[in-house]
Order: sequence, then C-alpha cells, then structure tokens
Amino acid sequence: MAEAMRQEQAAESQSDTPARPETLPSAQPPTTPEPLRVGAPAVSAGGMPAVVSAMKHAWGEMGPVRGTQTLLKVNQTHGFDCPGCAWPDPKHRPPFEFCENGAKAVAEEATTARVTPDFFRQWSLVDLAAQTDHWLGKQGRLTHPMVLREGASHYASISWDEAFTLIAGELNALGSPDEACFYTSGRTSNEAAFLYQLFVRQFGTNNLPDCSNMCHESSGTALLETIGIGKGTVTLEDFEKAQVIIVIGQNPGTNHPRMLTALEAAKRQGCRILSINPLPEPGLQRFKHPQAVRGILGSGTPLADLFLQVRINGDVALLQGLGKALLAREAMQPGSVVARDFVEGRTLGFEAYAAHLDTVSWEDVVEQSGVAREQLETAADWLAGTDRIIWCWAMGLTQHRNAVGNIQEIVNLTLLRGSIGKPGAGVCPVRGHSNVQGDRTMGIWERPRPAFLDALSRELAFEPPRHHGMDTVATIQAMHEGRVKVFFALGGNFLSATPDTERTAEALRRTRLTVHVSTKLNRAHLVTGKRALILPCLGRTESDVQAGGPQFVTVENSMGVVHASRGALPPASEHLLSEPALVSKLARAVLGSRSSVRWEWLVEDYDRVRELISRVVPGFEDFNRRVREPGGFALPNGPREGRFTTQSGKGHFTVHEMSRLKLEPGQLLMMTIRTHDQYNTTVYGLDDRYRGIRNGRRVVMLNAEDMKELGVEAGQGVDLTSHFEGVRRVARKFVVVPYDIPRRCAATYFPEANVLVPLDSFAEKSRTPTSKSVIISLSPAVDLPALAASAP
Ligand SMILES: Nc1nc2c(c(=O)[nH]1)N[C@H]1C(S)=C(S)[C@@H](COP(=O)(O)OP(=O)(O)OC[C@H]3O[C@@H](n4cnc5c(=O)[nH]c(N)nc54)[C@H](O)[C@@H]3O)O[C@H]1N2
Ligand SMILES: Nc1nc2c(c(=O)[nH]1)N[C@H]1C(S)=C(S)[C@@H](COP(=O)(O)OP(=O)(O)OC[C@H]3O[C@@H](n4cnc5c(=O)[nH]c(N)nc54)[C@H](O)[C@@H]3O)O[C@H]1N2
Ligand SMILES: [Mo]
Repeated sequence: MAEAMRQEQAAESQSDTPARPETLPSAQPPTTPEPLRVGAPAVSAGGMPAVVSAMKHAWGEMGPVRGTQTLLKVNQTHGFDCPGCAWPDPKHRPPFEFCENGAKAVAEEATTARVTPDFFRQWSLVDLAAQTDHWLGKQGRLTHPMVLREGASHYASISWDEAFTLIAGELNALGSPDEACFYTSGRTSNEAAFLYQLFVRQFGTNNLPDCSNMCHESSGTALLETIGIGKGTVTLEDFEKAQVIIVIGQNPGTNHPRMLTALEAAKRQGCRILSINPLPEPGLQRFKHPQAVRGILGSGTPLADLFLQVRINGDVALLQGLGKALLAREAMQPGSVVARDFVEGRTLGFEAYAAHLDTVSWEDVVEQSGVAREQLETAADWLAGTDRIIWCWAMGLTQHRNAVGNIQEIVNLTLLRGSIGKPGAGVCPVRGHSNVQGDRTMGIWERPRPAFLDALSRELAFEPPRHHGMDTVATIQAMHEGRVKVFFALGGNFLSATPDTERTAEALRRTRLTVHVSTKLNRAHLVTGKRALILPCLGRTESDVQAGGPQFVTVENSMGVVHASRGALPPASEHLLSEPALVSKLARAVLGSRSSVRWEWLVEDYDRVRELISRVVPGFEDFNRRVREPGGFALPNGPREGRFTTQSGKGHFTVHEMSRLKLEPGQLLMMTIRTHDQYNTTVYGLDDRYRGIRNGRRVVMLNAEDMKELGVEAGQGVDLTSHFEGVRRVARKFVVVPYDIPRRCAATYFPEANVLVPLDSFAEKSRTPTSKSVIISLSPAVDLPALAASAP
C-alpha cells in the first residue's frame, strides 16, 4: 500500500499536465506519418500473400520458434480454440487449421512484448491517450494489476487482494445493486461466464450488457420469435450438401476466412453461391486455399456465381423482391415453389405474408434495393430450383434500424421453400467472437428467461433478481445520467466498441469506478471513472494451472458445438489470474458470507464448475464426459431437428414494411466496417489489403459519381458530420477514396468512425446500434498534409 502510494506520488510529480486526458477519443492522432496508398482491390483472397502475412505477424510478435509451435496448436483436438472467430472446426483437421487472421489474433495474444508497472511509471494517461490504438496494442501483454487512484495521472501497481477489496468497497456502498453494470466480451469461456453471471445475480442485478448487444442481438431476437431458438440451425456438414448458399451482409474473406474453405468445398459439389453486399468483397469473388498446394500455386476457385450489389439497408426490399418473384412462379405453376405441406402443417402466417407482398411494387423493390429486376429473377430461379439452401449473414444485416426485419425476411424465404430442418438447408448467422454464443447459453443476458433463473435458484439456493437489467445502450445512458456508478468489464473495449464515443467517454468519466479485466492495453483503460483498475488475465493460448492441476475451458462455436480449449504457452506473467479464478476471488470479496457458493473450491478444478453448469443449463447433461470426446458435442437445436420451439410449435412468417431511404441533398448513408488488419478495436496493422487501401484507416469510400456531384476529389481531406434527430456529430480528417459502392452510400472503418454513430439510434426490438446506417454529410477538412493519398 505504502509502496503504491509512493509510486503514485512520484508519478504525479513528474508531470505538470492535467491529471486526466483531455484528448477526446475521436481526436486520435493520424495513424501514420506515411502517406495513404490506394491501389486496385485484390482479385482473390487467401493464397501466398495470406501465408506470408500470417507468418509475418506470428514471427514478428513471437519469434520463429515460438511462433510456429504456437500456430501448430490452434484448433487441434488437444490444443486451444482460435480466439479469432466462431467458425467451427472440420472433423478431419489438417495440421494447420487456422487462417491468416486467426494467426494475427494468436500472435497479438502470444506476443513476447510486456506492459509492466515500469511502463505505467513512464507513461501518464495523458501521454498514452495521445498514442494510436495500433501503438497501444503493440506495447504487449499486461503483467500486473494496476490502479488509478483518485486524481492520479498514472496507473500504479496494486496487489490482487487490495484490488478486490477496493471493488468490494465500491459495490457494497451502492444504494442498489442496479447501480453497477457488468459487461462481457465474447471471448470469455463458458466456465468464466457461468461463474460471472452467478456472481452478478447473487450480488443482486441482471445488469449484464455484452458485446452481443452490438453484434448478433438482432439475429437472436429475430430467430427466437420466428423459429423458437436464437441461434443458427445448420452444421458444417450441411455446407457440403447445400445447392445454394447465400452470403448476405458478411465479409468472410476477412472476418471468417476458414468459412471460405467450406464454401470452396461446397462449390466442388456443385453448389451455387450468391453474394449480396454493397461492396464486391474480394474474399467472395475468388479464393485460393492458403493451406493447399492448388491454393498457393493455382489461380484459385471463383466463389460467388452471382453478386447482387444491394444499396446499404436495401435488404428488406431485395428479400421481398425475391419473395415476390417466387410467388409469381408459384402462381404460374401451383405447387412448384411453395412447400405446401410444410407451410400448411408446420408454419403460421403465410397468407398475411403473401398478401403483403402483393402490395409491394417492383418499382419500389428496384428503387430501394438498387438491384435490377433481372438479377433478382435469376436469384429467384436458383431458390426455386432447390430446397437445399443455406442463408449466411453477419453485421451487414444486424446493425440497422430494421435489422430484425432483415433477418425475419430471410426466415420468410426459408419457410416458404421449406428449407430448414433438413440436410443442406437452414439459417446460419455467422458469429463473431469465438465464444459469444456460449456466453449467452451460460446466462450472460440482461433479459434472462425465467426458466434459467428458476434453475439457478433451485441449484444454488438463492433468489436471483427477476427484473430485466440494462443492455449496452441503456448502460451508457444510465452512466451518463449518474444512475450507474460502477462499471466492470470482463474483457473487451467498451469505450471504442460502443456508439457515440464522446458520449460514452463522458458516461464513463461520471462513474466512481471503472474496472477492466484485460489481456492487452486499450483505449478503454484511458477514459475512466474517478478510480480505475486494470486486472490482467490469462489468454486462450496460455496454460492454466489451478490447485487441482492443469485445466481446460470450453467454448461453443457458431453452430452450437461445445468443445474444449487447452492453452499451452507459459503465462505472460506470474501475476496473471485465469478468468474463472479472478471471478471467484471477486465474488468472495464482494459477497462474503452472503454467498453460500464454494467459490474457491469450484475453481480448484473446472470439472466442478462444469458439473454445476450441467445441473443448471439444459443440453449440458453429462458435460464433463461429453466434452472430453474428440470434437465435443452438439447442443440440442429444435428447428435443426425438425421441431420449431416457438410457443405455437410452428415457424412464423412475419410482415415488414420496406425501409425507405430518406436523404437530404448532400447526405449519404454510411456503414462502418472492419479492415483486413484488425480484430474489432484491436488494430494489427494499417492495411486493408483486399480492398487495396494501405497505410491508413481514416478513409471514406465513396462512389465516383457521388464524388463528382459533391465536388470532392480522390485523396482530398474531409470532415464527416452525422445527422440524427437534429444532433450533429463530427469526425475530422478522413481521406476520400473512390470505390465500387452504390450511389449515395459511404463506408468508413470501425472504431475510428464510432464517434458518428448516434447512441439513440438502434434497431427495433434488439436495440443494436445502427452502425451500418449512419446518415452523414461531408465538408472539406483544412490542414491534412500528412494524410494525402497517392494516386491509384
Ligand atoms: N479478422 C477479423 N475477424 C473477425 C472480426 C474482426 O474484426 N477481424 N470480428 C469478429 C466479429 S465480433 C464479428 S461480429 C464478425 C463480423 O463480420 P462481418 O459482419 O463480416 O464484418 P463487417 O466488417 O462489419 O462487415 C460487414 C459486411 O456487410 C456488408 N454490409 C454493410 N452494410 C450492408 C447492408 O446494408 N446490406 C448488406 N447486404 N451488406 C452490408 C459490408 O460491405 C461488409 O462486407 O467477424 C468476426 N471475425
Ligand atoms: N461502428 C461499429 N461499432 C461496432 C461494430 C461495427 O461493426 N461498427 N461491431 C460491434 C461488434 S460486432 C462487436 S462484437 C463489438 C466488440 O466489442 P468488444 O468485444 O468490447 O471489443 P474487442 O475489440 O473485441 O475487445 C478487445 C479487447 O479485449 C481484451 N481481450 C482480448 N482477449 C481477451 C481475453 O482472453 N480475456 C480478457 N479478459 N480480455 C481479452 C483485450 O484487452 C482487447 O483490447 O464492437 C461493436 N462495435
Ligand atoms: Mo461481433
């Protein structure tokens, strides 16, 4: 304690700048002194450049020996689950079952660089805030628990016991447990997530916002209502049997590269692939398998057979157009398209759906979707020709005001063709974080189902709170209004991932305490409450040894398969705690004798945690045995097995009004997307190789015709202003890049553009921020010499 205070005083006397950063998160420094380079987008994904890039990142962070050894353990039966994405592992795994971007994710975590107490002595918060996100991430792994005391300018080290006592003091002083929020990012293991939600509910609140609120919440909401489960229905094997696969609102070449292997295999079986996207993403046009000889040397496999260049948020119109075209074929030849027996016996609401499509005009479909009728007719021919259809989607559909409608229109087409609950058919929301789906299954949800709470109450003899808690948007609003005073995050980067960065920053600053359990330094550590803690934890790649010996954790992939993940590397520091151990110590410190759970005993051997899970969560019976079988086990999935699990027991057609774009002159609709060199808010590098944009992230992609009309030129600097309910938000100094994107549409990168996303603009029902539908206008930026773009 005395040592900590001394360090802190020393740190404070070093600096005469204000104690807390004034730098607004949006006013980040230019990403690089080098000029932006823009060239032609790549013609294919994968291939040799992917291999080179993977090795560069792995060796750069870890050196050649540790780098190669680590990569050999990714996604193997006795290795660890890749922290990159939630795409499932094939049954027969090649020795290198990872991808370029998985390698970057692993390298980022397994780096040999370290952020020590010495580092924090040198760097004040103000100085750190002046660095880029890329730089912050490159400093390495966090090694010690750190505290920022009231008024201090630097973080100082703190013992674990003191840190837990500090948190307990703040939490137990609150007027109500609902004055604290407990965020989760989707990398958290099942074991840690289960213990965490148990702790939070014993503390007395359902305030469990998570990254899912900003991600696939719209998918969960849409699917739960219509088919009775908030998850996808297909397995990896279904990809080999499909005749048509639609990839809509997703960029798998960058975000789920291993999915390309499944698509390539499907193509070899004669499957057709339809891509629906405002951008012709190179990853979907042509693929060279980086781990097969034909992929490295050959010219690759053309993937998408048809590309529909939909306008941003034109998907409801497009999907209704496909519905119309299918019903027209049915009218010409009754019984040829609508799966009559299925629709009559197993679904509700078909008549209303068909009647609504009658009122939709082709003119509106074409105008609002931006896609020509002939193209839609071609796609409809494919859908009419087979019922082995798989729909895959991601953030391009979930982050709009009518996101739930987008996904329910997919369900309509699926029910119409009866293409669900049979081999080679179904719906496939492709998840992001490697265990985001599992965290929900474990009870990380602000609106838990009563049956889940009943089971907790029965097995653990306490009365969990029944009223709904706060999601991500509500948490920010409540912190802003002073109703939430303590913010705790198990992973993630809440500040940079959430909308309206300025408002979120202000909200965080108004709290009494912010706590981040993290592996790496990020901007969320720099914008804090009165006091703040950084608690460093083990990552996926590291061995986890508890009193009962070496442990493994479990995760659930995008297709509902639960399997083990076992780290192998020595921990980055001897001071790290595993997430389950950290949560159990926290629970003990905060709840004391109020909790009868044997927290310390549970984490001595994670089998004990799993045993508890098996008694609370349906589908996890005999968990410890089944998870030890190679490949793990699949959770029950009614719709996959031919049973809709809605209350009616039927699949539901739904009716949605087409979303109409209303833009004033000079306004554009902007989406915020990921580059090829980032993992959400973690910036690995400054290139977006597939899109041909290098060495810069503050760019805005525009249609060349719009540029002419707006009077802006390639390479010009502009400020972006977003418009929502009379409020303007500004992001400065973006460089204009002409791109193949529909008229009146624009694209920028997340998280640089998050400052423009309005907090109060979110999807109906799911409350997901509308990060892909932001109305903006441009104005010339003064003074942008360092970012000038070179000509293509
Ligand atoms: N390497 C890497 N892997 C990742 C991540 C990462 O950052 N890096 N993030 C992980 C996470 S958490 C997630 S959720 C996923 C995200 O995976 P994606 O959803 O693929 O990620 P985004 O970059 O947001 O891309 C959205 C795609 O939707 C398109 N799109 C945008 N608006 C619309 C629209 O209105 N209609 C249609 N049809 N398309 C639209 C964009 O052009 C883009 O191709 O990836 C996961 N995997
Ligand atoms: N504008 C805009 N905003 C978006 C999106 C968008 O498309 N556009 N996408 C949204 C989506 S889909 C998502 S999922 C969210 C992501 O939101 P988050 O999940 O909150 O953000 P990440 O960037 O994935 O979190 C990265 C941090 O997690 C920590 N970390 C990494 N591994 C571990 C670990 O093993 N344990 C712990 N405790 N910490 C770890 C590191 O410190 C790292 O800095 O962002 C959302 N925000
Ligand atoms: Mo996500």
